[in-house]
Amino acid sequence: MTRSKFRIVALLLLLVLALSVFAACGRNRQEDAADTVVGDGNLPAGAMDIAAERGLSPDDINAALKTYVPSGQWDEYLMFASGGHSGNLLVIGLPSMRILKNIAVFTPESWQGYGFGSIESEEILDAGNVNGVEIRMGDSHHPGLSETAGDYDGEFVFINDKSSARVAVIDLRDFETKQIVKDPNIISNHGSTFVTPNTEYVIQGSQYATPLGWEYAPLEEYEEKYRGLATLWSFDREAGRIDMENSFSIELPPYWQDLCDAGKLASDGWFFCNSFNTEMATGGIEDGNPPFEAGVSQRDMDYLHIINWKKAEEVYKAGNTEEINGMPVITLQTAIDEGVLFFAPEPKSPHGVDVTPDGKYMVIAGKLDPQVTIYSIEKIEQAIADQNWEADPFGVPVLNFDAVKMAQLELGLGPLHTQYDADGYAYTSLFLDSAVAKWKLGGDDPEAYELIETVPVQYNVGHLAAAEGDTVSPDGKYLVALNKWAVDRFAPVGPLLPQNEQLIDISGDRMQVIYDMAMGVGEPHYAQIIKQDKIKAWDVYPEVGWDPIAQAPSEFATKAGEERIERNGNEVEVFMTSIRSHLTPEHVEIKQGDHVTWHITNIESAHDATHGFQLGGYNISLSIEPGETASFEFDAVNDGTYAYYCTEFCSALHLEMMGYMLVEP
Ligand code: K7E
Ligand code: CUA
Repeated sequence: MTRSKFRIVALLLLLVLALSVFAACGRNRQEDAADTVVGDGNLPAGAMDIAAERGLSPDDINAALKTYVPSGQWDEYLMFASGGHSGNLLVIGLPSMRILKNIAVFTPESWQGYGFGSIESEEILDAGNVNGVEIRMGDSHHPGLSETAGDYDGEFVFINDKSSARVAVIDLRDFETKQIVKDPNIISNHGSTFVTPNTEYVIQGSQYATPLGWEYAPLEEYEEKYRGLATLWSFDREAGRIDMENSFSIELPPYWQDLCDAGKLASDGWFFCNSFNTEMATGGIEDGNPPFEAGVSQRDMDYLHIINWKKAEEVYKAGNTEEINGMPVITLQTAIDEGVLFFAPEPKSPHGVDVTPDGKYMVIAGKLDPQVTIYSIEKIEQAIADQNWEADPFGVPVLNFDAVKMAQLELGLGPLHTQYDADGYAYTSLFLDSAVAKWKLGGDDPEAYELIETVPVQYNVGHLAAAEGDTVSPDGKYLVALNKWAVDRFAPVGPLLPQNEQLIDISGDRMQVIYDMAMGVGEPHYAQIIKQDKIKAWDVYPEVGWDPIAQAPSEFATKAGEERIERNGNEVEVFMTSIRSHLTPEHVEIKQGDHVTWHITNIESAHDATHGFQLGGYNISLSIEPGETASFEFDAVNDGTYAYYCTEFCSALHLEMMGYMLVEP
């Protein structure tokens, strides 16, 4: 029998089994289970006993069957999930929900040798320092996979750090962070990172307004001096880097810009950001002012920002910008004059804006409004053509709400984020209801929008991620709820609880939660789910002696037999190789006060033959994958006798894979 036939038969059998369990409800489960097994000679011996013994319901059995991925088989999808305030990015297989990797991005991580002496990674992290302050943490929020024609292409993923307004580039050939860029004009971001349909730009929107460059200005000068910003980081796909020379920003009013999304197909050339605090509240509860939470929620409407990035690009290329802290900025006045920036009213402190797969509609979820509001790009463009607007206090055209609104649909309490499937349905998270709502998109017929069903999730769901769910061609099948609270879902592990990511099967008529996955790192915000076979990752580096930053042969590559230690005054340079099961040289003799630069080439080309390297007492940790050349440097401030060794149990003689560093006083 072929594997797929076998699966279908097995599935049918288990379905019969599941129904039997269901029928057996209220009776002695074990007895009934035994009957069923006897009744069907093809069932695996003991399967029903296991189900009965573990008290599994038919739904449980279904869930188990839908998520189990046998040993040696690969998951169908990969989810790139933000690691929140752990500052990293997780790679999780679907439907098994197994964690495959925890990619170090904004935070040092010693397994990957990221930020522990490795020259390459220290340079990446240092590029994200802020005015001389070393930043070694992050609050990663929204991963954005690179796209071609609005579809994930599996080449790169980007992610932002909300707390210091930075954006990182990760290359999916080796799943390593290659670049961190710091926006010179804002100190927090949020509507980041999302890409234009061909990844021309990686876009970053600010969150909490400050004066540009976050220079000092008293809060009394909020309206006059504080500003928001959107930055369009130009992406050079060939180089695999953000090209800072061709990047620019657009100045925005000091409303707190929230989430953003890029237009596609019908709305290609636009991007959209929500905002809240159009009240421009400045807080100060300690001085008797309304607290932020009340002050920013007074108005019934905030402003959806509608930004024409193709027009902005023209304005930038024409040089119609002002340079602020080295960054070309399209000023607010220029953005208004040139037709770059428009607003549309949006109800009550909205959070997510999500463009439908055909690019025709924008769905806005208002945290404090039980409805989603659907806008149409056709109506927006018409309202702009008709100049059907009033000006906000800064002179930005605010389009007539009724002219741009397509529909509104009540879903439940606290709608936040929306994803899509292949069949014209949308899925919106309901934070306050702790549920996910499935609803039907109605196109240009406001009456055709319809709530289909809701499913409870545990608890307080933030983002949702559907399989390829924010591309031009969503897959449906799976939806993941990225919940904020876990409360009672897992065995107690102290007052700090893991996050609960729940996998939901959306392939049938009824949504079903089929897996709870505890994520023991920071709060997940957004995630994106890509078909696994779109990723073309390397097994080993293309050549022995590879520099993963340049993605080219390294000038410090060392061949077997060419290992050496060179000295020039107190500058010492070590050229080392690693192969099972020795590091060469095995003795490194230096003098206290030397500055040491040390290169290690893993001369293996076997799949998975990684060697790690740690030098205790000097805070050095490296991961040297097959073919890689890695370098680190340090000042030999302390004398003594040190052991360095390989940290990956790479062979039977791994423990012997060590050496002595002797530092002569
Ligand atoms: Cu809703 Cu930062 Cu995208 Cu979290 S954000 S939920
Ligand atoms: Cu190499 Cu252990």
